[in-house]
Amino acid sequence: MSVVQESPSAVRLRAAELRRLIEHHNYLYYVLDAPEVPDAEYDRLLRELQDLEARFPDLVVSDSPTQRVGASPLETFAEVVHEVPMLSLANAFSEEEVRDFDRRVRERLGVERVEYTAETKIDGLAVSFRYEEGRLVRAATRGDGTRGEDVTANVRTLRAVPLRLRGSDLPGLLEVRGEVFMTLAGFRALNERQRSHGEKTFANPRNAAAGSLRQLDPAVTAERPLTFFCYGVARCEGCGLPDRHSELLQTLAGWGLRVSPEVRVVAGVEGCLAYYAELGRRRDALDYEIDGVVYKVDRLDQQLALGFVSRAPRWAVAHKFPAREELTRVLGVEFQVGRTGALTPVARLEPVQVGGATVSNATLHNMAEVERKDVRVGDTVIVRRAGDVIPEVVGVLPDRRPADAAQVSLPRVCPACGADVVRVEGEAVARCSGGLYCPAQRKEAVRHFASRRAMDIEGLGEKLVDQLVDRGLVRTVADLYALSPAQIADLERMGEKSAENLVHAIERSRRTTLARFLFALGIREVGEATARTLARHFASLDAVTAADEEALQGAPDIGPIVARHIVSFFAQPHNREVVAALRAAGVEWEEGEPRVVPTPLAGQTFVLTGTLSTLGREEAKSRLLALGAKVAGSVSARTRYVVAGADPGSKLERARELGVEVLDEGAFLGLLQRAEGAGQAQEA
Ligand code: I6G
Repeated sequence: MSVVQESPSAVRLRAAELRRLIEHHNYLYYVLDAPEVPDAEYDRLLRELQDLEARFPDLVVSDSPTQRVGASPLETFAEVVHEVPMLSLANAFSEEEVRDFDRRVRERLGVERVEYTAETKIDGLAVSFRYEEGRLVRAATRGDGTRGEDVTANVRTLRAVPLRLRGSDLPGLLEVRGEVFMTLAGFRALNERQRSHGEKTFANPRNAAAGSLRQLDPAVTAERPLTFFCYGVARCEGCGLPDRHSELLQTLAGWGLRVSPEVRVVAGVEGCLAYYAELGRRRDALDYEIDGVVYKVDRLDQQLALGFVSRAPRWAVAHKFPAREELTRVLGVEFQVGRTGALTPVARLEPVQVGGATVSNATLHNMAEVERKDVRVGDTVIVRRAGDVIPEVVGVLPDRRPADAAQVSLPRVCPACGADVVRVEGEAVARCSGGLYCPAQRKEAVRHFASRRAMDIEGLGEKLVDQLVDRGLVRTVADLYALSPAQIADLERMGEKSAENLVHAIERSRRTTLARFLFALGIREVGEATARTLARHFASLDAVTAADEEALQGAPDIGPIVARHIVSFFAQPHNREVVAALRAAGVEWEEGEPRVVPTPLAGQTFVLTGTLSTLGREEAKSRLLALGAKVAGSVSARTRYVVAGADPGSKLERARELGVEVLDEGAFLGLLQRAEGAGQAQEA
């Protein structure tokens, strides 16, 4: 709705309504993770308010959602004295230490059993937020616990932090404590962005959060994906506090403050330990890093009775998880050769326990990273292992560098084949120039060729490929089609039956599609989606191989870099020979004329919501794009289909409201396949 009658009172009312609506949607999106409207609607409301405020500057109030990035860059942060000090927590590193904590608590209270609130301990930065009459007036970092830095202007840019509390029965003064942090998805996206802008990346989400919050220019903080959970109250004037910490957290949530959904009330030390075990199992599935869990005596009168010792409460303890980062020494650096010849430096390490597993190798990514971090053999380094990500060296402790630490140099020749190693000026990655003559590249190329989404040769696993290449039975992927059952049965851990099965699987793979074949060739930058686009656009292998860079760029989504890789792949006589040998071995697919007729889905708009079990969102999107369809982020009257996977978001409801056709995963796959089939039929 826009203001039709621009009387001062109508404008004022509309501005107030817009502020309320925007804050409400902020709350749903950032605090409850349950948005009700598409982003476009939110943006529209914000723009309407911005327009109104631009035309009527008197309407601007400091807690308007338009004023989140209101402040100019600072020279330095002002100091804030914490009237109620920001304490630290005692740590427990073992079950025994938790049992000791519980025993001390029970003995002091003279009770048999205590109820605890259990919460996650997020790896972020502790921040204190001060609300006066429901308005955020100050935010400060912990600092040394007594003096911190005034980061109000920056904290105001966090959409998860309400500028005004919700509700009517608000305290005159509220000082809330919490943790500001970055989600893993946000952290990865930020590092990706930093990397692509040639700027420094962050070693972990905690550093990224700290670096982002301590920016002198709030506009920079506003760009960073920071969020927060609050975990306690330092002061509350004009409010009757509840009896329990768990209820206090609910009260905070009721005022619109973000509280961790992982908070539980547990009975006794056994309840604490069960919570620890459960969170330990789920640690890798959370979208933020936690370094442990915190147990707090739930009853506030008991907390009061227990009091504090030195600078930590006696009523709380942090039960730490095994660290994700550890120190160890670099024993050497070796180079691994990948499918495209990329040489990856891998640090051989003195074995160390990280996050509950022994780590003795860690990736250094590429030579540019080795140089940037200045990693040398003999250095003490920080290794990090998070979730199922490959362990990596995140940094060096220069103070601990021994006098004889040796610089890492890129080998001049490939460690696997002896061909020259080439590093193009300005590129991070160095490559072996041996192409498919290099056994390391050959093994990777054969593995890729045989993989499920390429030629789908069932049973051709990693160890088998190693043996086939090492014994000289497979020099190019075309040799796979000449293998006899006897040759395969002769390999380690193979019998006659499994050899026969493998030969059948190889046989079956002869009949394929052009898209799979193109993907299987392992051309740089040609993933599944690009291969499908090429197949659809050019319809025959000869047309692809004959296309120059310009013609290739005529296909949807093919840019100059991909086009160059394709041209240079087919320009190499060796690659052309392999392709010819594969065709001679009977590898075949249906070909057609380049497609001129649009596909049945061309021009139709899809919106995807929820999780699809059989294909990732990116794949779904690229298949749709390859069919000429459009993929939008929000549902509107122009949407033709909404595809709803598991746990769909509010887009599904919006689709129902607008009467847009909703497809479940099965129906969507059917539609895709039919459209792709129709495309192929037209091509044939
Ligand atoms: O640093 C902290 C992280 C999490 C905390 C904390 C917390 O509760 C979940 N609680 C207190 C009381 C303190 N620091 C001092």
